[in-house]
Amino acid sequence: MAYKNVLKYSDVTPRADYMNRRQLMGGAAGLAAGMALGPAFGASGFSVDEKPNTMEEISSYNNFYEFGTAKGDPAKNAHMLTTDPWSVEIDGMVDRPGSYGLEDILKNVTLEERIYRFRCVETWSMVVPWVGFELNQLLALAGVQSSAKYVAFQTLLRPEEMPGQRTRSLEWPYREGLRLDEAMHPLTIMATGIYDDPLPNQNGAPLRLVVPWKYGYKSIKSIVRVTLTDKEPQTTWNMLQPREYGFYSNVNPEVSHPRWSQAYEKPIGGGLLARRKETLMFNGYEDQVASLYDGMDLVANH
Ligand SMILES: Nc1nc2c(c(=O)[nH]1)N[C@H]1C(S)=C(S)[C@@H](COP(=O)(O)O)O[C@H]1N2
Ligand SMILES: [Mo]
Repeated sequence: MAYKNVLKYSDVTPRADYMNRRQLMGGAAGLAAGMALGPAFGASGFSVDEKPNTMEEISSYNNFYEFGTAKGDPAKNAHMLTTDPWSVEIDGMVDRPGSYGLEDILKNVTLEERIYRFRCVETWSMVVPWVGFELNQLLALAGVQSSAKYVAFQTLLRPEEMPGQRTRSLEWPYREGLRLDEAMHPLTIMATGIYDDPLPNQNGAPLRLVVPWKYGYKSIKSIVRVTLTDKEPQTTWNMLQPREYGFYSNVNPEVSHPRWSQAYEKPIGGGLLARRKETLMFNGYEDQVASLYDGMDLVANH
């Protein structure tokens, strides 16, 4: 698979352009007004102008309970996972249901780099330079029917290769879901790589969802099934503890987790610079996604 020839954020954004933007966003006026500064976006409007974490950081501090519950377990155990061949079953309310081979999918979508902020519900955060394609492209291949309102996702169930699935830490297979308009949003991607490499197994190889304005657990890994449905799908963390993990799970500094505040986050890596910082509404993607939730009570629908 070609990862090296992907169009990069830095190729499409004239440097002067994003430097100016950065200066505007970080300027003294904003600071004096005491406003929480949003991130600066590049010309594409998708990638943030922030320094990504290193591959070492991104691939060694993980949540992937199929390989254990400690942050270092996925990096230690995920080499056991066979990711080739790989196919995704697309079913439910689609015109062309069936098993879609990953190689075929990749011939029919456009891979691009997306540098996204990533915020886990546990309060740590990273910036990840994903390579992937918009989920709406995959859905177009299958042909979404007008009755569909939600998209449900499932991770591979293969306890022989996923030691965590031989325990009851979660209900398997891992499940997630999005409302159809969230799934169709151009920020919502299926990632297949990070930097110039295919996804490390511990990050959800060979294909994982990334929804940057929602808490990290919505970004389900190693996906084998995508189902279009008219009912809100069951999701793993919501099934475990609905009071703590809602279906929407939009990043929101004003809605505390029952056991901790979500007002601040701790960037991973960066040594002394990695001090606590304010968490932004919709993880900094408010301008792009707030309209999806017009009129919705964000506390009741957390
Ligand atoms: N299948 C599966 N997907 C998953 C998880 C998991 O345990 N299993 N953990 C989630 C959580 S809680 C987070 S924060 C992110 C972590 O992604 P990363 O390890 O690539 O940073 O993956 C999400 N996707
Ligand atoms: Mo998470």
